[in-house]
Amino acid sequence: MSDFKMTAEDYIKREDKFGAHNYHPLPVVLDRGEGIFVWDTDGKKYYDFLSAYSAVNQGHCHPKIIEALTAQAGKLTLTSRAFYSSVLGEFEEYITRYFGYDKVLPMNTGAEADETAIKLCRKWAYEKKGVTENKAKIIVCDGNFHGRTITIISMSTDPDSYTGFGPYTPGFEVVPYNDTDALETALNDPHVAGFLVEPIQGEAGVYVPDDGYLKKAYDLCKANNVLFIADEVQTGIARTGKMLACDYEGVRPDILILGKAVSGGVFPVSAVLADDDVMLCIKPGEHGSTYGGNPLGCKVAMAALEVIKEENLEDNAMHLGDIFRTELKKIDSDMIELVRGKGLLNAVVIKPKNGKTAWDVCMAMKENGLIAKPTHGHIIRFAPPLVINETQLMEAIEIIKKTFAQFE
Ligand code: IF1
Repeated sequence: MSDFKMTAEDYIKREDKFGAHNYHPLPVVLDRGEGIFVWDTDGKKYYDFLSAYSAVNQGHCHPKIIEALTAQAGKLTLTSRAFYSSVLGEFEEYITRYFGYDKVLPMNTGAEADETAIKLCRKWAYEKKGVTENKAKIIVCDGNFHGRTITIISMSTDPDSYTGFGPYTPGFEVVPYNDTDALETALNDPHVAGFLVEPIQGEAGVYVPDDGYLKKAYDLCKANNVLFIADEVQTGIARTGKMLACDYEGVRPDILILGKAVSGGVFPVSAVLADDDVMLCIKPGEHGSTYGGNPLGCKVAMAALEVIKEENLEDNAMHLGDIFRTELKKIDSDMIELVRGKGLLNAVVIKPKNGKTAWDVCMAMKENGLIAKPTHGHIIRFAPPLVINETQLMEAIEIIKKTFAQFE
């Protein structure tokens, strides 16, 4: 047995040689995860402050979710929807009762769920609102992020997302985020079928809109017979301190899009929820997915959703998020321009100093035992698993404080 041990560099070089270069990862090679911690291939321990972009809200390898996975994995993993399964209906009943909707359409990734929501909205427009065929428009926001498919990047305002991938899918109109006047004007167009919005814009750098924005936007949509579509792929599942970020304003989306933490980072599951008036516009054979609603993912998702309630992760995220922002705002560093967020979805806007950037801060935090990653170059997102406790949070905050002090 060779005692040859691969170095982190070996792992990185192998990915570089055989893998597409569609990411620029922080140079850390993760090998194990448990709760809020991950370990690299050299056995170094880190606080995970990205949670796989809010997919691991329940913590890495949560025992209950892993148990659900392993129990089902040896029984039946995939039937396709060509047949019924003993698990899909259980999941459909569970998740529709959990969020209070008539029906769910199960998919796998967040992007697939967004695409499904777009198809549902267009179909509803033609069949129920009476919009002229192929004329339906969906309003989206500047700075949006809903995934990486051609149709989704067709509504993106980020050149890194859309440049070089044209031609683009038509039928989208962009309005400024957090601007109900602009939305009101756009809603005057009778072809508008829906308004697709992130309750907090994650990728844009945890952009939290003004209080009342979502409710006002919802009311404007209702006044114009337009579907309010909430993409809670990143903000949902207790991340912001409520089960859904829309809950802060009592807004019940006409179409609710879930992904990521709906299955706790264990198996790709996404879901689109709506009432019959919308959901039944898609007829048999008009939409689907090989893995959508598979028994294995369904069992994992039910366990992941149970954990959120059993461990009261909404309140934990709300309480610890307040502490996190309060403590970060105390850090005396001229690199920290702004701290913002809701619950445990937070971000720090970084002002470069002496040529040092957000990336350098993340590299230094990595050395100090905490991993996070910049978005848009100058914004560091901080999103630990929601199972973190106050003691661990304070330890992590000490690491962040110590790191910024290194740049003074
Ligand atoms: C990447 C971003 C976050 C999402 C919202 C749908 C999707 C996402 C609000 C699509 C996915 C992921 C994608 C991942 C990085 C991460 C991300 F930086 F890209 F934008 F979280 F902010 N709606 N977000 O945030 O879900 O198809 O990925 O399951 O593409 O690099 P997906």
